[in-house]
Amino acid sequence: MSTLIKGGTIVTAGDICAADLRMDGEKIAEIGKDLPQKDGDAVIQAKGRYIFPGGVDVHTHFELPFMGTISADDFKTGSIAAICGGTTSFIDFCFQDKTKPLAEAVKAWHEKSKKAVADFGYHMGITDYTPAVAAEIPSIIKQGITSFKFFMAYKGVLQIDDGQIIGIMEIIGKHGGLAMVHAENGDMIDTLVKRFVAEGKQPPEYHWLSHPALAEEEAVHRIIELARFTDQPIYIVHLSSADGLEKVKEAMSRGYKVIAETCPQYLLLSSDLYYKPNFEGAKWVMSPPLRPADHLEKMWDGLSKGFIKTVATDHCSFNFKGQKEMGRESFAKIPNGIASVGDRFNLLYTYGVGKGRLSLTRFVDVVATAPAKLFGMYPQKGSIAVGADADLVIFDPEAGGEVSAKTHHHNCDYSAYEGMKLKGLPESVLLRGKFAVRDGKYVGEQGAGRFIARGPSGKMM
Ligand code: DUC
Ligand code: ZN
Ligand code: ZN
Repeated sequence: MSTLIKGGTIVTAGDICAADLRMDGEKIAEIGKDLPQKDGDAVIQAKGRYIFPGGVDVHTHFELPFMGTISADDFKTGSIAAICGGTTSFIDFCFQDKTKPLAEAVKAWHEKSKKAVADFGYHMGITDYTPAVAAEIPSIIKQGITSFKFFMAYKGVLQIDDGQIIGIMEIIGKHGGLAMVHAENGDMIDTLVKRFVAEGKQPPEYHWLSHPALAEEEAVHRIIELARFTDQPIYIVHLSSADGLEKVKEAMSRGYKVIAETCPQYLLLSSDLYYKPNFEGAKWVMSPPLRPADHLEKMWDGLSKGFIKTVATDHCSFNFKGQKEMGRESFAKIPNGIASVGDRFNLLYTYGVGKGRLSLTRFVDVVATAPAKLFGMYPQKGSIAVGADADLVIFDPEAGGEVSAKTHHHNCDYSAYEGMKLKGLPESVLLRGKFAVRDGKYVGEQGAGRFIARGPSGKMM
């Protein structure tokens, strides 16, 4: 039996067209005008609705041990929030436990991800680059984990040096993987953190004051030069500042292979939030930090013009009670991160498409198609095409709502976007042809998410 979606407007990264769509099992079987209902066909009426490909969030941290605690959303709550918010696939960072083999981390992530209700892949996070780790890289790539992240920040914990970066980039490139980087200068940050701590400065605002945009600008510039030196592309995660963006633009105008991602928080929220009284500013402590308001329109401009290719979330949730509060005595102990995997798609629609900053097709590109292409999942994911997975969002552009911790599906006691209005919401979401959300209600199956063994990453450039 197949299912017919009738009367909707199909939007892809390249086209907008009024057409019907037939799903057969897990796949899209037919797209066309006035498709006939076959015997036994189920029919979904989609008049006045957009049909988008399911969102692809390539930056999550579920159940991550980090800064002395564990991020609050696990693969179950995180993926339920994702799918309710129109995101049907995500890539989580599988972090090597320092000194241990990469394969051990992969095993641990396969265990945790059994609870996922959306489809998922992993990026490999390298925290300790040794000859033994280098030797494991080809086998990790063969398992469909084709992208590798490392850090230029978090000195003494995750940060690696330029020599190690060169080594990693060369070996990843040789085997068809894509290098990804957290680009902030960890030594600049470490100097400022130590200085503020020595001066007895405790409140949350010292987090952003110790992570200046210059630290991002310098690291973005340096990684671009290291990418040139190794002749490899580089994917910069969570670009946060207009200063960093200028470096990306400059490099792109010279034809260098740099790919930038940003997140909704760097488009919509600003650093004045750190000054909220009663330690509330801790809610927005993340790295990189929020920037002053004058960065936001510049980031939207970079996104709409294609200098920024993808919008992911860096979802890494910590409850205010008991987790963010670990830093009451010092900003340096506040666990870094916010919840947002369930908000990305809707925020980008309302504040991107709704405010005239993104066209409909550009919206689909940045939330679904470009990430799927870059990370070796296209056209199975991120597209509406015959033969692709039937991961679809039936979207009501007239529905109104508001982001709130009272209604969100994140396992987190606050929302970084509390009170922000939404115009346009997913009405139903299908994962491989099955309803996960129907008429706004989660109806997914336990453990329905499937590991995506990805093809080569970095190939859309
Ligand atoms: N930044 C965060 O805010 N959280 C997780 C890791 C990171 O780089
Ligand atoms: Zn990071
Ligand atoms: Zn991250």
